[in-house]
Amino acid sequence: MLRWLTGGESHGRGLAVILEGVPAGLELRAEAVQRELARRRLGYGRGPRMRFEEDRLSILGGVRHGRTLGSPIVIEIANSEWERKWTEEMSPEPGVTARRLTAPRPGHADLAGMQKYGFDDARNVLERASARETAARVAAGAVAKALLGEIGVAILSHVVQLGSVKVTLDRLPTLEDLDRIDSSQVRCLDGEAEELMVAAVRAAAKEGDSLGGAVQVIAHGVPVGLGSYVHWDRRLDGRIAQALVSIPAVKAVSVGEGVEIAGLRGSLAHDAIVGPSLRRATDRAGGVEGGVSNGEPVVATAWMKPLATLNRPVIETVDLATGQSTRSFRERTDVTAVPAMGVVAEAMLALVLADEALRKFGGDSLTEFVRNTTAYLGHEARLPWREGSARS
Ligand code: EPS
Repeated sequence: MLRWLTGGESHGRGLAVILEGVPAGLELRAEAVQRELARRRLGYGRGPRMRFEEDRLSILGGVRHGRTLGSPIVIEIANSEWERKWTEEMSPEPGVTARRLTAPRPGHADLAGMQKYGFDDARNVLERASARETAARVAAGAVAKALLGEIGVAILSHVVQLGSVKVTLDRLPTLEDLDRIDSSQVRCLDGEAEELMVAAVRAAAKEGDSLGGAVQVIAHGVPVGLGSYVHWDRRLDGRIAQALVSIPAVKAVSVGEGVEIAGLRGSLAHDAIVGPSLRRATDRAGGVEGGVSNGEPVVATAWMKPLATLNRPVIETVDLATGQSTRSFRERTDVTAVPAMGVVAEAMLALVLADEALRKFGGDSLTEFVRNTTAYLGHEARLPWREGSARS
């Protein structure tokens, strides 16, 4: 199984992630991780920091000559912002801040974090609550994606809503669509919607406001049998929902057409099982039934609230230094981070699926992991009466 932890603050020296449990022998190049980090910076509506923050990557352990060793993989992402202007303000050495932030931003972690940890400076909260941390998740997700790629799992995402502009889907995107998605200004497949989304971001930016939205994240090629119905914390859909809602500013998740089918009759809501392949005629369940992957694409949607940091703060708050009603402090910010959130959602889905795949198939070396997976798919994943026939 996969264990991973991230550390580091938004304007500190850098971020780090340690992953343990990746089998030995997996091809892993810094460029592949760097590529994913670059994808996370895409999207019209990101703030000025995305232009100069460099995501400087170093692999500190767990990889030799381009292949994993089976030991913990340690990745560091240095913040170029640190050197520019934060060495004093974010110094780990004893000292005091020159500028306490005392008027918490409504909707951000500021106030609850200050109350919980007993801080009188919101910077102690916002530095870690910042979505900068998702760069470390994406680095870990790049490793998980590489592992899943070895057993034929491919993950992608696209924006399905930005502000009030929504996309109507007529098919599930595949990996062949990814270049087009990534070259869209807002990571959206629908050209008409893209134009409206860009206009909406521009209008919100002009007014110092922010926008939320939604992304769909899809995993193709997920083998039958990941997750389990036997206990609440082993249900694959439950794990995916937790992983996606943990992305900063994500407030809702659905698996498959979970929201739409709640209003249908049962006779219309479920996916017919078709012989002899046992594939489903539709994928309303989003590839998970009873908490177990069913061999269809795993599909989830994550909804992000409009970012709480506003370029023109207008919502009432209280200055904790004076007790007076005021407007919150101003921080440089993005107008929207929905396009980037899709790339983070891919990483989180990859990390859950890789963990479940390792739990089911195990293996200290990549060869063992792939052999176990292949053997299961060729044999155990079939029902007894289908012995001898290949699963399509
Ligand atoms: C963020 C605010 C902005 C974003 C940052 C997340 O940073 P800053 O306040 O320094 O301008 O740019 O996102 C990243 C740095 C990143 O790499 O995603 C926030 O408050 O969450």
